[in-house]
Amino acid sequence: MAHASTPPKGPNTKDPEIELSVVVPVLNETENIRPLIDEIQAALKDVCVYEIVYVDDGSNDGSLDLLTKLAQSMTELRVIAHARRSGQSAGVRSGVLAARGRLIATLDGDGQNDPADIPKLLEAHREHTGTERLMVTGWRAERRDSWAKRRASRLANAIRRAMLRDDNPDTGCSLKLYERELFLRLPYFDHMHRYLPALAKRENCAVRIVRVNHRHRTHGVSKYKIMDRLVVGLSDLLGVWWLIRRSPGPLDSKEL
Ligand SMILES: Nc1nc2c(ncn2[C@@H]2O[C@H](COP(=O)(O)OP(=O)(O)O)[C@@H](O)[C@H]2O)c(=O)[nH]1
Ligand SMILES: [Mg+2]
Repeated sequence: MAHASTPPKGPNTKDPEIELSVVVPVLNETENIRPLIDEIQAALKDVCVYEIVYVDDGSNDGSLDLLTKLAQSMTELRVIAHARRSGQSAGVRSGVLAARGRLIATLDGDGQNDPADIPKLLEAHREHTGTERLMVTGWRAERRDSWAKRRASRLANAIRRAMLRDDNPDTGCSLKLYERELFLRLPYFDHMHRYLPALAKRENCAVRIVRVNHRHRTHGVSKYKIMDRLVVGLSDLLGVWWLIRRSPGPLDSKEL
């Protein structure tokens, strides 16, 4: 296990063997941890060389103890721990910073995203022939969430689309795959994980949308309240709108 500020091999050390780092931020997800890790391993077994990076965000339900114990016998599993709750975006960021893979796949730690979709996203990334970087984003065409959450999400999406002219149908889907390098170029702020496609486009990256499975949460509880998310979402939206407006556009530079 490593503390977030001191990743085990240093942020710039990459193992050329590892193609994909699967980053999973968790807050109090004890019962979901083992089943999800088993699913990730089953999905990637014959697909690529991978590692799984769990980032515990100050859980108080034994998630960290369980992860630490599992990591002792699973060589693919690495565990990063935040000293205190710092948010889901911070979790993703700590995982990406510690990752050794060239590519990153992210997913929720509650089992709502299906690891069986990761190979589809990887395939879509491998098919990319453009010279620009690519972010592959999941689209939960059939969301398995409460009616209230789906309504709130639809409203937030409509406002976001209008303000950012971002046509991504499901920017909040955590199931995504991109180059580690791409993520490191993006501005970092709390809740940025909901705006990754728009932020990637701001860096002149391509975005490809892949339809993915979505499942009901079977254990634990959601960490977000609908109204909190909408309210904070509005100020984030203004911030992202500003960032896009103030983007100077593509930088045309080369080494001589
Ligand atoms: N690191 C971190 N992860 C969080 C936090 N809140 C939620 N998560 C994780 O982010 C994922 C999605 O959260 P969840 O509560 O399922 O959100 P919902 O599906 O939108 O209701 C889960 O893996 C959570 O454990 C947080 O404050 N910090
Ligand atoms: Mg969830």
